[in-house]
Amino acid sequence: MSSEIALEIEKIRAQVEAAVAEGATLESLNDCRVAVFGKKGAMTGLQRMLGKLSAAERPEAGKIINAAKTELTAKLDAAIEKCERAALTAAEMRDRIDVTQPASGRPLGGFHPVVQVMMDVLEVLEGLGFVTVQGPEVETDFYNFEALNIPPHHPARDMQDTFYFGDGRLLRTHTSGMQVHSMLEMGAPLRIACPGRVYRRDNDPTHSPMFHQVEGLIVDKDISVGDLKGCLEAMMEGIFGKKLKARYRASYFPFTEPSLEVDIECFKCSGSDPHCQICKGTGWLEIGGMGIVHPNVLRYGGIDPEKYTGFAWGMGLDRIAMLKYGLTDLRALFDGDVSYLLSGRHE
Ligand code: 2NM
Repeated sequence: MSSEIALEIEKIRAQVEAAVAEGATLESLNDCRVAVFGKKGAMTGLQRMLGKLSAAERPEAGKIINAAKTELTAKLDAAIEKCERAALTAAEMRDRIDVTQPASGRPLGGFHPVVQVMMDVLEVLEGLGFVTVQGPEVETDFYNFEALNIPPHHPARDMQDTFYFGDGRLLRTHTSGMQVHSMLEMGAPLRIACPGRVYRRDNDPTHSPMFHQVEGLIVDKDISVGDLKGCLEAMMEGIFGKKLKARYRASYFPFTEPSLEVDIECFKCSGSDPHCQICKGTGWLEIGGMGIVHPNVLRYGGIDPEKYTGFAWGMGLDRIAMLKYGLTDLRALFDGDVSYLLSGRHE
């Protein structure tokens, strides 16, 4: 009987040794544990056989079985532990963080080109004592046209050019209405900057129905065209980061008399490159208009034109932003494609 037991133990030992050999997996080791020590396992079967032995045989057989059980359990447990440790190390290797590696960083954002130019202009103007004021984009005919001396049949009033709501309200076509509000509210002397969105019925590759302006107004005594030129040239230096020559051409606006249009020297080539992409070889960039405020406009603003003089200017920010950042598609300014909007910053 004991030789039968010894034979059976040898079989079990061979089974366990095969299971713990090279290439064992946690799964195969567990299968072996069940096959040997489980309820229906081989070793469990041997222990059950003990009961059928005679009282004389039992102690010796029990010893042998227990010794084998202890030995083989230890072998299997060691193999399982080794396997578990290896699995853990693999997971640790995969998830480890090397704190000595440089950080990958985040992509940098930036202000919208138009907002950047607007901030550049306002920073200069605020330094010169201008107060920034903002007002409604939905205006009345009075503030947008009538108080600005724009006659009833002026083309700007045409349905073709202005968005009307049909109830006397409209989308402002310039921020000048805000200057009339300010004159009425604050009186003279006055020094204000009016940035904001304006709307015109234009939609083609070089015109967007919504665009941005900064207009400025000084109302004071003893001021001259020289003051206005000084402001304008300082704004250009603020935007382009260097002093640029300006030239002034006689023009016409209903709300100023006399009126001037302003060009600045091309910031890219200063007129030296006949093929310049920015100025198209002219050497000059049109940037806005200005003039002495028409006495009628001051009167609408509640200011006595016999006592005070007004100077005002207006400029579009969108085209200036495109020139500055080398952008070529005006309508793409408002499509929200960040890589396009910031493309000019990395040249
Ligand atoms: C321009 C050109 C010239 C202007 C005039 C006024 C106001 F309200 F004071 F009369 N605001 N803006 C003005 C003058 C705007 O834009 C090309």
